[in-house]
Amino acid sequence: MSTDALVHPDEIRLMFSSAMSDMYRSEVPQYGTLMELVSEINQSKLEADPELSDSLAHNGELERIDLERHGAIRLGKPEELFNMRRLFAVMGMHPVGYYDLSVAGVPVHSTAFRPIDEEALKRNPFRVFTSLLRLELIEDEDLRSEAEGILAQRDIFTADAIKLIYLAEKIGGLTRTQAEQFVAEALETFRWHSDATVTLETYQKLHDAHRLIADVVCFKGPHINHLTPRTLDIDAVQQNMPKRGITPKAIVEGPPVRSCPILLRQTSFKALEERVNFIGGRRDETIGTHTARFGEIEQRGIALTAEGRKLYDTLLAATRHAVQINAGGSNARDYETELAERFRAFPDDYETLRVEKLAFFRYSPTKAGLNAAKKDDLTGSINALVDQGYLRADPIIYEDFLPVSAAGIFQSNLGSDEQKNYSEQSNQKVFEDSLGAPVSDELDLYAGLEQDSLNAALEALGIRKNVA
Ligand code: OOG
Ligand code: NI
Repeated sequence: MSTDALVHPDEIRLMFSSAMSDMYRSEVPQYGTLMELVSEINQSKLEADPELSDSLAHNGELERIDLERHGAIRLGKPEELFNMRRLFAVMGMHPVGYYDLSVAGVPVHSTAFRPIDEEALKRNPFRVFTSLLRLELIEDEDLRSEAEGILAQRDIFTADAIKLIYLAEKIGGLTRTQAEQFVAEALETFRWHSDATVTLETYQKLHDAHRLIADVVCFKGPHINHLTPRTLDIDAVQQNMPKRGITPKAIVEGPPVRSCPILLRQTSFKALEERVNFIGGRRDETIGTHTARFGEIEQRGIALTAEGRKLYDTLLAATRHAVQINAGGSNARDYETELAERFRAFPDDYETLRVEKLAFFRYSPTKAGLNAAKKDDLTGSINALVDQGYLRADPIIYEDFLPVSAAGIFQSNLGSDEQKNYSEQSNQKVFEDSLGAPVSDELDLYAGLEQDSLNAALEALGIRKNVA
């Protein structure tokens, strides 16, 4: 077999994310409705906001908007995470970031599998928020070993998926036919199964310990629990959702509305209560329901530096401290007002964000800069070059997730009353041991993108040495 017949991992990811979207659309009809709404609103936003449209086009992001989505799964045992890493690697997705959600009462820790380099992100930024259940957080020892025993018996990957992963690792990729087969086999792992692997009684016991534990332990595999399109105007989508029969959660997670969006804003809605067949017993003892899948939308903004992130975390924590959102969400308006007030302390124009090094930018030479470089030797600081109109700076989009928001999304879909306090410490090392690899640090990745763009821009302007 010649190596030139191998399909690029980006292409396998494209095939996979589109197959996943088709599957989810048929499993969860509201997803289709949501996709339509998001696409209409993105279109009108682009028409109404030429500056945004220009910036997205300049960054090569315009084409990816309609492709863009993230999903989430929850795994039960370390070897599932290990093999999931290998499966995603075949499609160019690698673990980025460590999220400890036990601090927010959710007994999991997580990473995001996503493309890393610039070109791959442009082609299709599909990512999957992947959580691993922390069984050690189940207090009742008998229940813990029962859960372990149940999970020990399942195998979430098809035999052919595993074979193709080995093949891809050995040869360095897959041919088109193999890639098509791989996508079909991989999809099986993410499919919803209405047959549980346990009795209704066991389900209820696990459910009482934590709904999430039941969701992970009682089924054949880690059903994809949501697929999230990216919108350019989350408030417009949120407002229009009820008109299409969708009821979103009370508040949008993340930063408030701003002229220069930062990080990530998200909102979700409960999608389905599904009928489940449990094992054993009489028929009336084996039929039950489970809420596993939901819908979500997100709006992405600029990636923040460590300093910007610190400011974000501080302002968010202060808001949440001042207004604890109640289960019914009846004080959502107070929360939003408080959030907006607090975030006045966060500069809301790109130039200040850049000069104060609160956010990451992608630099490129302008036409004027290139013309000037032909005539003169250009010198000066980055800021001076930007002021002269020789260098252009565009926002680098945040590609990751936010732990506080993720916990809010988990909780609202598990039932807002669920609050547990786990005293266990976060444990990135244990997570990485299960994963079989370290996770990348997202801040390093953004800093690298910024630096590379700057080096290339300065080179194009004939300035070789690194100016401050
Ligand atoms: C994952 C929730 C986190 C997000 O967008 O923050 C998430 C889950 O419920 O499994 O998807
Ligand atoms: Ni999500």
